[in-house]
Amino acid sequence: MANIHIPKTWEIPEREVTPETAFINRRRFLKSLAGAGLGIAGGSMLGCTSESESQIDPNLMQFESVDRNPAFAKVDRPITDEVLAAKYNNFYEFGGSKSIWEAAQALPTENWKVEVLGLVRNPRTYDLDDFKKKFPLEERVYRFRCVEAWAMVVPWLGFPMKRIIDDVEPTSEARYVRFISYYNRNITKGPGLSLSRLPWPYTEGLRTDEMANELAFFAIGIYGHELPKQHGAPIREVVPWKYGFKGAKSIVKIEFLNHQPKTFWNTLQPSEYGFEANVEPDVPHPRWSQATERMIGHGPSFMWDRRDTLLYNGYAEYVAHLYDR
Ligand SMILES: Nc1nc2c(c(=O)[nH]1)N[C@H]1C(S)=C(S)[C@@H](COP(=O)(O)O)O[C@H]1N2
Ligand SMILES: [Mo]
Repeated sequence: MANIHIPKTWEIPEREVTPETAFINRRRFLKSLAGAGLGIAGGSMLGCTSESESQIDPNLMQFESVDRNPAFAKVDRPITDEVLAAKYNNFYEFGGSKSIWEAAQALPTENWKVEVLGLVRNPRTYDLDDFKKKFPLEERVYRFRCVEAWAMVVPWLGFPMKRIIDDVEPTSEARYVRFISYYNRNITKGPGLSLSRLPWPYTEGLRTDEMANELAFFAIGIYGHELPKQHGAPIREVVPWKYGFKGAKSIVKIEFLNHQPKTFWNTLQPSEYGFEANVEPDVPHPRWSQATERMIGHGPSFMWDRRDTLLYNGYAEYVAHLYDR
C-alpha cells in the first residue's frame, strides 16, 4: 500500500472539488479526505475505461404519451445535454464528488413505496404505479440552480406536489412538510469516503404553502424516461425557485408537521444552508457570491457559460408573494 499516491485536496481536479464537498471535508472529514481522494481517482479511472460506457441506464422505461405542459415548455436557455446532467451529480449517499453515477447504480428501486403521514386526514402509502395511475403526468422544462453556483435546464416528468396535498388532506396544524430520502448504511456509502457521521438520512423540508405552489413538483422521470438512479430514482422533489439541495432525491417518506423540521444541510451548517434557501442573487453565500451562475457544459467548469443569477431563479411571478424581501 505504501506506493499508493494519495492526492491532496489541491491535486483533485477542480470539477471534483465543489463548495458543498469542501465544506464537509474541511469541517468534519479532514482525516478521511485521503480516502476521498483515492475514491475519486478510482471513480474517474473507471469512468474512462470505455468510451461506449453509458451514464444513462438503457433499461429505463420511456414515457410515451406524456405531454409537455405548455406553461412550462421553455425557459431562456437551451435544455442541458442529457449526458452532462447524468454524470455531474450531487448525491452524497454515494460519495462526496460529482462522479457518483456509477456508485448510485447500487440504489435498490424495486417495489418502492412512499409513505405519507403526520398531520393529515388520510395517511397513505403509495407505490410508483399509484402515482402513474392516480395523477396525470406532465413534462416541465425547469431551470435548476445549485447553491454551488452551477446551473442547468432540465425536462422533468412527474406531477405537481399539490396532488398529494389534495389526496392526503393535511390538517390546519400542518404548516410544514419533511421529505426523507432512502438510507441504508450498507448501500448508501460513498466509495472511499467515510460519510457515516453526517445527519442521515438526507432530509429536506418546505412550508406547506410552498409545497402547494403550482411550481412544486415530484419528478419520476427526466428527458422522457424514468429517472436514472443518480438523479434520485424513483421519485424526487423539484422546487426550481430554491437551491438544488432543497430537492431531496429517492424519497421514501413525506411527513406533515406543525413545526419547521431539521434538515440535512441546515443541521450541518445553518449559516450557509438556510431552511428557506430561495435563489437570491443579492444574498451571497458566506463563502461566495450568488450574483452569477455557470450552466454546466463541456470542458472545464471555468469555461462554462456564465450568466447573471435571476431572483427566485426566474420564477418570481409564481413565488414572490410567498416571501417578504
Ligand atoms: N438524497 C439526496 N438528495 C439530494 C442531494 C443528496 O446529496 N442526497 N443533493 C442535493 C443537491 S446539493 C443538488 S444540487 C441536487 C442535484 O441533483 P442532480 O444530481 O440530479 O443534478 O440534488 C439534491 N438532492
Ligand atoms: Mo447543490
